[in-house]
Amino acid sequence: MLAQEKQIGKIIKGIGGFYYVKPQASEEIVECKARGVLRHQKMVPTVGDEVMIQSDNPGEWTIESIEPRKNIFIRPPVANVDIGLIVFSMTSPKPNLLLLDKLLISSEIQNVEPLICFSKKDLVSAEEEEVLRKIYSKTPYKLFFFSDRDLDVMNEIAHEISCKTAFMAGPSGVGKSTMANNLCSNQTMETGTLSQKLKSGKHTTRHVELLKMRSGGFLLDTPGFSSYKLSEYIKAEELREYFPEFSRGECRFKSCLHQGEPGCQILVDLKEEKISQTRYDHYLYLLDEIKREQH
Ligand SMILES: Nc1nc2c(ncn2[C@@H]2O[C@H](COP(=O)(O)OP(=O)(O)O)[C@@H](O)[C@H]2O)c(=O)[nH]1
Ligand SMILES: [Mg+2]
Ligand SMILES: [Zn+2]
Repeated sequence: MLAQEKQIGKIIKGIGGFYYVKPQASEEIVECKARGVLRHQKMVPTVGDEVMIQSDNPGEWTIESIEPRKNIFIRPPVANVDIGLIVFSMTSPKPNLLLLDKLLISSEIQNVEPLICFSKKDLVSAEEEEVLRKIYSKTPYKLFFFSDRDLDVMNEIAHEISCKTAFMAGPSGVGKSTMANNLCSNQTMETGTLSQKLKSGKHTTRHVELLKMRSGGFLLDTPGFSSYKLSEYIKAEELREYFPEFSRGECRFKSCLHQGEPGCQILVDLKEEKISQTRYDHYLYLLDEIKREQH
């Protein structure tokens, strides 16, 4: 082995002071320690980090430096997330679309591209699916409907993620773990009853881990952000920017908050069904919520 061999890679797991790095140029996971200098710089290596690793002695690797991050999450701790799979089942449980819209906004705030994923297609009628499609096809977000047996749709989603890093968000019981198992090879996440056992059982000190996808990308094995207080991140007058299908700059007043001001283009768009009433109602609800929280 060459002295001072260097590689670039991605941290996929960290346990007890060791970091497990997937080098860009190989499939073999490398166990690393962090260089002390990183601690002095208060840079804590985090799952998802792109790092430079170096081997001074055969078989001993250290993380030398961490690339600037695109984003970072605290709970669960993960960095550089490109894509958020926002997962809701169409029934059992019924989708909470206000929560879904909040997660879309959270994604945009954190610079994560959301993919809207509606699961349990086998349990609903075509009409029920159509209601949801009508609401979200008017947004620019990518939209998927599937059941756990639709491997074609899973391949489409895997293709969207390709070599990027994704996490999933959504309520429990909607099929996130099932989906993760379909997207990743040779690795399993506990689904349904098993995960219930884990929750109440001994395995309480879970670490987060990026699972390698068949597409070459990475999927976090733990759900990512749940909805948080929007007022901590955005002002009321900024909310409209987080509804990308709303017309921009076409209302009479530049400052229009689309609350019934004269010359508001949104009211026209609503009548012409260019935007969905449900999305608009959620916009008004969240606008009110942010205003209340800010005062
Ligand atoms: N009928 C049906 N059941 C599903 C589907 N996807 C997941 N499930 C079931 O829903 C339950 C919860 O799934 P799980 O993946 O654990 O959900 P999670 O809590 O979001 O991780 C399990 O019993 C799954 O077998 C689906 O597409 N159709
Ligand atoms: Mg799960
Ligand atoms: Zn307006």
